[in-house]
Amino acid sequence: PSTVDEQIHPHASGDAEKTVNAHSAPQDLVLYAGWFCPFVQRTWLALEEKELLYEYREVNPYKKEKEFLEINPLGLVPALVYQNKALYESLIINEFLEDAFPQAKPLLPKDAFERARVRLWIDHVSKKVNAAYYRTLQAQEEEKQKEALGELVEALQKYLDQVKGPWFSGEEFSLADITIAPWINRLYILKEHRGFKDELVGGKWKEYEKTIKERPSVLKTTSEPQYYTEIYQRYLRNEAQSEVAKATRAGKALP
Ligand code: GSH
Repeated sequence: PSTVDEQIHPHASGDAEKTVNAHSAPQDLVLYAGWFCPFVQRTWLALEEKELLYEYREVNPYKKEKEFLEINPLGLVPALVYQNKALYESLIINEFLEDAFPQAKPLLPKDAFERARVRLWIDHVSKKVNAAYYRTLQAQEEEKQKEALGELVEALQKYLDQVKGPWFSGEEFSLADITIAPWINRLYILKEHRGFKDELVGGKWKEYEKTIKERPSVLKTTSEPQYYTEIYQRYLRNEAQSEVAKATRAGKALP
């Protein structure tokens, strides 16, 4: 039986559509992507920032098509095929791009301690910020929404405390900024529907948020707002059937 998630808008729009069209020619690196997906945007951002040649291929991961499951048995986007070998998991792919293309613009600092610090806070974003984001989005009772929102604000404050400015690591934009960017880009949904306010995080949050949202690579990989809204309405009603939505509903760790 087909689910609503299978009927999402089929392709990117706005600036993201232009970027997709500029990456339609066959390349050694193939990004299997869903235009709407924040995990995809992480890898898409890394490819754009490193200015690598890549081919963008749109897949609807909710359809679980056999050809795609052969690339990623988990059936999740992003996936990356490089010289006929497949990888998946946004954070792992980003590390791979860093290792495989040392001549391209680096997205990790040189200093060993600073690299580890970037990875530590990538882990925080992926475990704490992301989980609290979906809990806030999907919670239905006001009490639960407030509780989740409080967790999100706290997770963002802890992250912000570590931001040297203007970027996480100081002057160099890094994988830490990339890892949080897609959720910063989608915070407006929680602002509109769950009472999120920049003031709740406080400090330099507003500045950091603005800097991230105005980053050219972020703008180039962002579609038009109405198409995201369509998708997030199902999360707001707690009706989404994605693995992320199901894990959040079950109180489990995100896939
Ligand atoms: N941990 C994965 C990553 O970081 O790459 C998560 C990827 C993920 O959940 N992608 C979603 C997906 O493919 C789209 S945003 N969902 C298909 C499904 O849930 O069935």
